[in-house]
Amino acid sequence: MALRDILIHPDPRLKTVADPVATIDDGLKRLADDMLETMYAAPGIGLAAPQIGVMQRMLVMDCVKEEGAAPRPMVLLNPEVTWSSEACNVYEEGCLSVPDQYADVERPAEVEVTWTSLEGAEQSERFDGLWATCVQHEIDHLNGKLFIDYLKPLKRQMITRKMQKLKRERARA
Ligand code: K1U
Ligand code: ZN
Repeated sequence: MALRDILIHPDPRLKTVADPVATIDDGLKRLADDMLETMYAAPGIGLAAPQIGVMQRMLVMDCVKEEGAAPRPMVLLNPEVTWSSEACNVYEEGCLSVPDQYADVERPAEVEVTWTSLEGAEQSERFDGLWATCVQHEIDHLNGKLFIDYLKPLKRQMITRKMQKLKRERARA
């Protein structure tokens, strides 16, 4: 297993629609392991393949928060939202590609998602709470969308400028 570098906004790969996963092989299983290790190390509750520069429709997440509870690492290939609730939730979101920036985002409170597992089985599950917020945030990444795209242009521009400065500083270090 290996830690992967996480891309920081702005980066054209974070604005690009990812390609469907066509083949499940050992390379893809290693990629899933690397993504989970990178997510837990960050630390984060989700990670989408484009965030590490892999333009495939694949995400990992684990939103178990309770201290001492068993982890629930999930790997979703080609996920699709098949149903969204009318009711919405507002959650203060963060993003590993937009470090240290948080903002309220409104999304459907519950979603049903279908995907293919690493074993090639078709899966479907209804998510609520933080799981629903996280899976929608990660599917947005697969479609080239960031949580800051839901914000007013001025706020988005402010965050983008901060990220450009952060990238310049990191490049110099
Ligand atoms: O996609 C990402 O960048 C990961 C992101 C997922 C996410 C967070 C909040 C709402 C929706 C989606 C993160 O994991 S940011 C880090 C974070 O939220 C967190 C880190 C440690 C403990 C608990 C949460
Ligand atoms: Zn994110």
